[in-house]
Amino acid sequence: MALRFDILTTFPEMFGTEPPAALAVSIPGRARKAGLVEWHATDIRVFADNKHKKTDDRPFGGGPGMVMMCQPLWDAVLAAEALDPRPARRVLLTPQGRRLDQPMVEELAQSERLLLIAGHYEGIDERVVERLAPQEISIGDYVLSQGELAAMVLIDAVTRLVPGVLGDEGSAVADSFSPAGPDRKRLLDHPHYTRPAEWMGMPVPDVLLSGDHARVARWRLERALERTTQRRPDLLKPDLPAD
Ligand code: 9D3
Repeated sequence: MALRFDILTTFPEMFGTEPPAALAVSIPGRARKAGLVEWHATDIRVFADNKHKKTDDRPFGGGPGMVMMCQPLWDAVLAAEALDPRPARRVLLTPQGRRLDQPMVEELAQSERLLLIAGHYEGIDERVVERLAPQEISIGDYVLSQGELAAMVLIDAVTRLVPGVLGDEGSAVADSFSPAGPDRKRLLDHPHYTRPAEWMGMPVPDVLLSGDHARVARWRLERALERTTQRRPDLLKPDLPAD
C-alpha cells in the first residue's frame, strides 16, 4: 500500500495535487500518480471551536507573536488519524527539533504513514506537544516563515526512497550521501561532465573519455573524497558515541 502523509496546517491549499503545486511535479508527482505515495492536508482551522475560527492566541507572559492553541491542534490530529486505520508516526516540524539528515530520512521511509504538523505560528502551546509526543524535526539552522515548506522538504526526501519511486534504482544508492567513503561514510558527489568534450577552451578530464570503467570509478571516488575533505570535513569525522 502507498505511504500516506497527513499534513496538519492552517494553509491546506499549499498541498494541492495539481501542478504547479511543488509536490505534484517531478519525482513526488510521478510517485503519487503511480500510487506509491499519497498525501492529505487537514485544515487545523476547521477544528477551531470558536465562531471566529481562531487557532492561536497571545502568549502567556507576554511577548510578540501568537501561539497555536491546544484544542484545535489536538482535535485536528485525532480527526486526521481517524481518516485511515493505520497508526501514524507523528512528526512536528519545528526549529527546536533534531536536525534532519539522510539516516533519519531512511528511517522515516520505513513508515506506512506519517502525520506532519506544520505551521506559520511563532510556537505551539507546550501542553499539546507534550500530549501528542511527536518526533520533533528541524530541516536546518535557518529561520523559515512557513513550516509547511519544511514538511514539503521532508515529504520529497522520504518519497524518493519509497521502493519503486526512482526509475533507475541505482540513482538512490549511488548519489551523494549514500555511504561510499572510508568506514562507509557518506560523501559529497564527484563532479559531472557531458558533451561537448571541450567548452570555452575547458576540456573534460581525460579519464572520463578513456572507457576504462575501473579507472573512472577510482577517479570519481577520489574526487568525492577530495571535495568532502575540503567542503564538509564534518562528514568524515567519527560518529560521537550515541550516549
Ligand atoms: C523568534 C523565535 N523563532 C524561532 C527561531 C520562532 C519561529 C520562527 C520560524 C517559529 C517558527 C518558525 C517557522 N519555522 C518552522 O516552522 C520550521 C523550521 C524552520 O524555521 N527552520 C528549520 N526547520 C524548520 S521545521 C519548521
